Amino acid sequence: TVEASIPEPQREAWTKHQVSGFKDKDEFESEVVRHVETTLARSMFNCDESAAYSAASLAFRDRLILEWNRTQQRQTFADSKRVYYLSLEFLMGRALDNAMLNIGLKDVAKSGLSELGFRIEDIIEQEHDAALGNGGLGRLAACFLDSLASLNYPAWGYGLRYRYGIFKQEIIDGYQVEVPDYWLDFNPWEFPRHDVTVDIQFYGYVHKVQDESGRFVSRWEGGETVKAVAYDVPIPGYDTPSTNNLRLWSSKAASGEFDFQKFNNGEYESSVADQQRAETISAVLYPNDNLERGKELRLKQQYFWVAASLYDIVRRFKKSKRAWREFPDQVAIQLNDTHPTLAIVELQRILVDLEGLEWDEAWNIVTATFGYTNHTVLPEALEKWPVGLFQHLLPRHLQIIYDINLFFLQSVERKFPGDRDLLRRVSIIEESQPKMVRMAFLAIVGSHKVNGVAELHSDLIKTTIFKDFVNIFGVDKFTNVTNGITPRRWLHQANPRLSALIKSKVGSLDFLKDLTLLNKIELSINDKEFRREWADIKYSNKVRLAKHIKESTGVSVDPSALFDVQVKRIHEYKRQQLNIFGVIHRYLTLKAQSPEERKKAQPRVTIFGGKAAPGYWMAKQIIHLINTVGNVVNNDKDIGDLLKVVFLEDYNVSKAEIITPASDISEHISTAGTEASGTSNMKFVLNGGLIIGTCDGANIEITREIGENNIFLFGNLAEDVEDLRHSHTYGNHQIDPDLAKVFEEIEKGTFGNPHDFASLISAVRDHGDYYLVSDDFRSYIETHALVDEAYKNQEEWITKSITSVARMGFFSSDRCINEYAEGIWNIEPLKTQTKDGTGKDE
Ligand code: T68
Repeated sequence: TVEASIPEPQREAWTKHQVSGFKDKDEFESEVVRHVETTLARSMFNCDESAAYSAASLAFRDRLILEWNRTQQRQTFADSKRVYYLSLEFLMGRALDNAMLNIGLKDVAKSGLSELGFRIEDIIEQEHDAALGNGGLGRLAACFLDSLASLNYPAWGYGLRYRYGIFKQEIIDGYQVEVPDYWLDFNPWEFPRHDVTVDIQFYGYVHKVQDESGRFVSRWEGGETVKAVAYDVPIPGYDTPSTNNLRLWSSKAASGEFDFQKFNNGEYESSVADQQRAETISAVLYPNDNLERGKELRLKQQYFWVAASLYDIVRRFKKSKRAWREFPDQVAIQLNDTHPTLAIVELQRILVDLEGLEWDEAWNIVTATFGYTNHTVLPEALEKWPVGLFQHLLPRHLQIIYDINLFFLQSVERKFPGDRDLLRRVSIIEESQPKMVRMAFLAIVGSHKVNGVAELHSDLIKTTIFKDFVNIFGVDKFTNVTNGITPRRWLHQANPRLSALIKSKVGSLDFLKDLTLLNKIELSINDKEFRREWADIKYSNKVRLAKHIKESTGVSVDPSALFDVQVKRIHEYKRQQLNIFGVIHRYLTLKAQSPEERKKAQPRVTIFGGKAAPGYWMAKQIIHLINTVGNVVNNDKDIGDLLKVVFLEDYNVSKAEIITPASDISEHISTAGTEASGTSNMKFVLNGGLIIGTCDGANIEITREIGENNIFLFGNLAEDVEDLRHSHTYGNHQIDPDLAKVFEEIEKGTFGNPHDFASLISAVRDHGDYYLVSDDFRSYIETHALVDEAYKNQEEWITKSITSVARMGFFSSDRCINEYAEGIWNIEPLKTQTKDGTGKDE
């Protein structure tokens, strides 16, 4: 046991004073009061909701850290293989509610807080979202952490501790305004580890020296050094003691507060400036999704984080005193997109330059260690860095990249002699002006597995952007792991009543650990009481959202109308413009009808939410158009409750927890072949909402699981996109006549100054309609008419809703993580210690 490792003379004292977390309401209350009065230095007389939130969180944090400690001890003892998930983004959302539910003490906390005079809902609301991500990629990383802990895998996440997460979005006069998200004022969920630091080097020069054995080795010297400080965030698993670690790095000046020598020389300002420059590295999350802009600071962030993480991983491995060749038996590293690709180069540098391994031996270790996940085929999102920038910032790494490329191209030449064009196409260095390092190619060459995130996407990368690499490495290196979501947050936490209803039919909450058990509810599909309760839950979730809409936008909406939701980052490929053009078409249709005809129309509330990257002009125009259309439609007396259009400001994880359970239909309408997977599609269906979508990303697999009668698919297929684009450019491009009318109305000034929207229209009409808005418009409108019809038959609708939820088991991130563990990482869950000392798999 772990205790046996404590030296005999101290064992008694340590075991006698072992701390344990609160177990019941009484102990919880006493912990809360203790934290209010000591940690926060307040009293019952000035304990407001914010202080109560802090104290309750600290009480839970204390419990978590005890389990965290034990989990780490178990993992060290077991000495089994660990996985490290490297992601520049972790979009965690709120922690308190999640911790209470995963530990299973929410009821205890609820009654404890109530006795202290607080409503648990108000306390949960106090928490600022941890918003260290842009969208799907960052939220996927957060779901993965939840699954890794819940399934007892020995796993760590590594990321950056941004001082500013994704900006807060305000809507002022219909325009997006960005406000900094300073979230670290008081964060009870992190543990600063001021003793865990790593010095990170930048710039400088490389020279060759001979070591004792006469071998020439490269030395990277000079330049500047920045300190990485670790902050640990405990990640509780659901219904298991396993508590994993998310380690986030923060940057600090290497010389401490400021450079004393400079200070003493009277250069006070410049010594402070150095300190600020160092702290800039982890200051802010880049707010672009699916776009890479090639900024030096971004590359600095990447190297800073990757180098600190690898140092930490290698340090842990070296403690085990194993031979280097065993490294891949102990360590798996997953690259969440190409952002951490420098880890491949850094590990090769550590092994060759610092540990003295031969190149080939080191390279075999490196490639056996890494796996790479691709999240996009969009060309503007594929990372490339100018060679010159690398030379300046990371001179030794550039040399290693050139060597990796040389050996790789030599192997290609051996396999396909004389194919000069192939060498040019697959070279890690793009021979452009300026020359560029292609990070995705480096990630492929340096990993043993490459995966896409949904079946269509994984097929597309094999036949388009990575086709040559399939020929070179063989098809087995490329695989699919369809994304998933954690049912703990996205069902149990976001929709407690639905979770409870499902529990009553499944017999227990076991479906939260094995989501395929949801299929049991299909047996109750004809149970009247169950169906009534199902519909009632949806309605009350809509009432809650209606209240939120009223408070945040001032618009009153009728909860019995059909709620149609599109919430995600604003992007032309996600086609919010198609949606708003469709809304205008609906408005024009209603306006043209007689009052008698209008009575037959299905009332609708169209709800938008999502942030535009601050520099993405088209996306900002789309937000503006949505708001001006809302202004006109919502105030039109002819229309009344038949149509409302709202834009919800500052969409984030905690708002998603309110919005997702309240949708009747949600929109996943990207141009076919552009959305790698999508994960909100899964969240909406899991909450009993139906979806309208294109044959893209995970929509296809959702259809396969739930049946095509339960989803509204429309639009052109991925295989036809290229030909259509070609015909726009070289044929005569006819705009759909109904869409043309929508454009006319915008140009008449019905929705404000038409000049503001000219570029949105001309992208479709004059500039090739790259995203096929016009091509898909007809089928989009017709499919929405089918949605209206279907919604009128409420009984049928409820049947579709229940059936869909019952068949969503596949989309748990637990399934997804098990696939990574088996197919890519080769790791096993760790047995958790039970009270009687026997291990058991949970
Ligand atoms: C998303 N990607 C995909 N990227 O768009 C989505 N990009 O289809 C998929 O479901 C999800 O990843 C998970 O696999 C992103 O969210 C980014 O946010 C991003 C951030 C920085 C740079 C590039």
